[in-house]
Amino acid sequence: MANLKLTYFDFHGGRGEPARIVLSIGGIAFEDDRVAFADWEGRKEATPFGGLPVLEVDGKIVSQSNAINRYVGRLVNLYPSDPWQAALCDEAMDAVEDVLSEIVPTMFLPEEEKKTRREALAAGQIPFYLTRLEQRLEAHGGRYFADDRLTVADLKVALLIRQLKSGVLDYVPSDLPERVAPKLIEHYQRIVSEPGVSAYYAKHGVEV
Ligand SMILES: N[C@@H](CCC(=O)N[C@@H](CS)C(=O)NCC(=O)O)C(=O)O
Repeated sequence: MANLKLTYFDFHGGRGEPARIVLSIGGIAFEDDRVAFADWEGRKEATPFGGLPVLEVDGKIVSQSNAINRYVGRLVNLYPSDPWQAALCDEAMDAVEDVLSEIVPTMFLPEEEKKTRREALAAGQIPFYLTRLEQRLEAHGGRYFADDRLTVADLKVALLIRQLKSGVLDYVPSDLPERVAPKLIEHYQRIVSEPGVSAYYAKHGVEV
């Protein structure tokens, strides 16, 4: 087995967390390199596109969260082998990327601008993507986003829901997912109850 090192920020969530969970579910040992925000500026330049996560495989690196998710998903059979099901899995992951690319930049805005931008997102793009994700979930049977089983897409969507409902995003109401896409809350609960996922969070002492 290759030597793996996954580098991401030191918190439970975000773009790096699905790969951590996937590797843990597959029982694949990896170096869990957690970057403190204070150390980030010194490490940014060494990443391919100036962002995390980055996965190192036997000394070679790859970035972009969904590329990493597909790679680790294939290693542990949490990514579909059927091309159509794989496309559905990608669709959900890329939709989450669309929303994250709106939300993440607000973290670095001055407070007033952050408030304005997040209130706009909470009224527009976030409910839009949540309702459309819910529709896609329903279209595929209502339990999983692809392949009628747990895939890395379910983890990526569930982690978005976890972030939104946790209330960590000031000016985005924590009950927004429940109000606009209740089936995604049920999906979230289903995914965090999966044995491998609940074991991961229990091991790290994280409440879900
Ligand atoms: N498209 C990239 C985005 C990477 C990205 O922007 N990651 C954020 C953390 S979630 C980051 O590194 N932010 C720090 C920075 O941009 O300096 C991906 O999917 O991995």
